[in-house]
Amino acid sequence: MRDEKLPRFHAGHDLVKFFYGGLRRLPGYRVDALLGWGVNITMVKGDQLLVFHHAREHQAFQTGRTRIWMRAKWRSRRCTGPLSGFFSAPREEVERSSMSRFAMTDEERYHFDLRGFLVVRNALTPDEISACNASIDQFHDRMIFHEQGSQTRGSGALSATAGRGELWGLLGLPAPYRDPFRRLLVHPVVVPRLNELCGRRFRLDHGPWLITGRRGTDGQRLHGGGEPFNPADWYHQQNGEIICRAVTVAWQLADVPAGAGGFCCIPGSHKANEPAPHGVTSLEDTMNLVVQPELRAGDVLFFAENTTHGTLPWRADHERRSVLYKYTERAGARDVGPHFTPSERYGEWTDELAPEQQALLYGPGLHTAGKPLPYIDSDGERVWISEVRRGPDVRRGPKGAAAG
Ligand SMILES: O=C(O)CCC(=O)C(=O)O
Repeated sequence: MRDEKLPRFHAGHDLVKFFYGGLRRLPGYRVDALLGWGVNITMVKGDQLLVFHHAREHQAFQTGRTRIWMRAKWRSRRCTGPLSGFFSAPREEVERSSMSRFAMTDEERYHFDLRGFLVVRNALTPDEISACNASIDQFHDRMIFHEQGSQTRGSGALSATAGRGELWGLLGLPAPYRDPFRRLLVHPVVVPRLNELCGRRFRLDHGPWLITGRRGTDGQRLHGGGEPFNPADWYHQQNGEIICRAVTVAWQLADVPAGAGGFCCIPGSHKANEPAPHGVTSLEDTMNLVVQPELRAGDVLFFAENTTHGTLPWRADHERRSVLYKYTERAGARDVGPHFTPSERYGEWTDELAPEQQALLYGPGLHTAGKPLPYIDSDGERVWISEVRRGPDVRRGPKGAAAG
């Protein structure tokens, strides 16, 4: 069977981690012996066993018919010493695996770390884009409009002739109009990236909602940045892992050509140690630092909430359509409080949601008072609950007030 036909696991998959956890416990001389023999190592599920002839030609493992590919970074960072030769992948394999749309690639991680945002192209099919747009068209009359000037905070450069439009409550629209937005909540392109950026217990903090406007719609004052520190949305790297407290995912349902306006940001400002000057946030003196990414319908934009960002006045002839989901890592707020389950927090309509959709609607906090908390995973095609964990019960006192 040709390798390309085998479904792939990404390096963060639990099975892969489990496998390497075991491999790392082997004494070096045993690993050397394995390599010296030139055997391939195969994880077997059931009784299917696929055989390759030489380990150095196949830096991959199989579970039954499932091929596990190792990312170059994962290999080089964690598999040094006796394993390093084993994982020196041919260049074309590295490039092929980094083109995956589901695992976050090394290039994407570099881009996000350096610039504070990332665009994944063509994440939506034309049918998915049409379904979202049809729902929005259906509820156009529910749109709310900001007053002209209310978001520009006195900036002439951001002012135009009308306030922007917004449509909220997308997950709770009547069926079938809500369905496309519920799918986006746990879209397979989003889940693995947020598992990396916010940590595996990421959750929806607020949204989704649509930002829209016609030519002549106001911009919004730029906000966010590394300085001053904001405990709600900081960015940090430790031991090679990104920990981004708040990530916004903005689905594009209409093209955003160069010069059209809409989302803008100052690349790299999530790590800034100086506050953004007034002239930059008002756009009155941008110092050539402000970037408006060119986007197409179907692209998805991820940005760290503490990247200085805002909105340029909309200048295109067509309507702007960007749907924003605001995610956060689990400790974005530390106290679970009385409104923990999706139905307590949002209403009984959440009972009809798929379990993986519900998984993102739990309240924040690391200490779940022993209540089960689902974790989700994705292989790029499906999203599922990979495990359910109970956080420590740190309640104190007769009323069970949360502490910690
Ligand atoms: O997409 C935009 O217009 C910017 C949205 C924004 O500023 C925000 O989400 O905080």
